[in-house]
Amino acid sequence: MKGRVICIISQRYTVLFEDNTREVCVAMGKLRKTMSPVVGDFVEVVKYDDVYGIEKIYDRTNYLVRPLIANVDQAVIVMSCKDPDFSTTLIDRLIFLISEANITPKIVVTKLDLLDDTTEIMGYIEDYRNSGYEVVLKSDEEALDNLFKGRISVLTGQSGAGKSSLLNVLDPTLELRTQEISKALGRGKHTTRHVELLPMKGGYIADTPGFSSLDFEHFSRSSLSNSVPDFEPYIGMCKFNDCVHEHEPGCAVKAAVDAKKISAIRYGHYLECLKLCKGK
Ligand SMILES: Nc1nc2c(ncn2[C@@H]2O[C@H](COP(=O)(O)OP(=O)(O)OP(=O)(O)O)[C@@H](O)[C@H]2O)c(=O)[nH]1
Ligand SMILES: [Mg+2]
Ligand SMILES: [Zn+2]
Repeated sequence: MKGRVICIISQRYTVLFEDNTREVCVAMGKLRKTMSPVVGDFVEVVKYDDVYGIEKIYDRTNYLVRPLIANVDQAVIVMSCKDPDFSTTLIDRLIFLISEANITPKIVVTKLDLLDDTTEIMGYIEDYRNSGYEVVLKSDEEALDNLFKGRISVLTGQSGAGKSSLLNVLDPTLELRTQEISKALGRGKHTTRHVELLPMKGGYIADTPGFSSLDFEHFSRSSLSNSVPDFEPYIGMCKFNDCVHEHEPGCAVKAAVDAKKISAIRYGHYLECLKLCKGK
């Protein structure tokens, strides 16, 4: 039987089958160690006397390490305006990570209600929209509907950004656990413990545990330079074909930044990330 892994807790895999039934399964053979299934995987399950065993993982269309998930249509960066603070540095780092996995990044902004003056944040949002990114405000129900309808999405973002709360708004029957208000101001309170795919609006959305920091060491300079959606129209137009758009002469990306065709904010964050990269 073919099904999709929707939740993993202590090496027990909940698999949802095409007929909408679900079973808790175990991984068999080599899938126990080297090539374990992740949430989102399509798997082949065989029923034995007393257990359901996962025998095979079907080919993945994509695979994201942070958070760990496979076969999604889009990754939605959930960013709060406050508690924790809005950070374009963090959004851009997530954009690079998601794009490296060939997944489309989208952005949902939460907690606008906590601000008296939204001018600064609306300015940043404009910058993302001008660069071609889809940004949806949590208060815009219709846009949220269109964002998630019929798609497989994974939510990512800092702990406390409001990922589980967003899911509870989209489907109040879920009643997912969220941080208590009194604790919401403190950092490092991780409320969601595991990745879980939830059926939603004719598609699925994965709630995931938030993080408190991101490291970039696994990126090589060349792979980072190919993981910035803003640069895509200019790739192949630089004088040197191994250009990482830093100080090289005849760089088409740098020229586009100077001509204000690429956001200077994003380019600045790219240069910061480039410094953190290991290897060519
Ligand atoms: N005022 C306001 N508070 C919100 C909003 N969204 C979430 N919160 C609050 O922010 C806190 C954190 O929300 P969660 O949904 O638990 O955050 P999370 O991203 O799921 O956090 P982790 O599971 O730890 O990754 C909770 O106290 C929520 O009630 C919002 O739009 N406005
Ligand atoms: Mg959560
Ligand atoms: Zn270049």
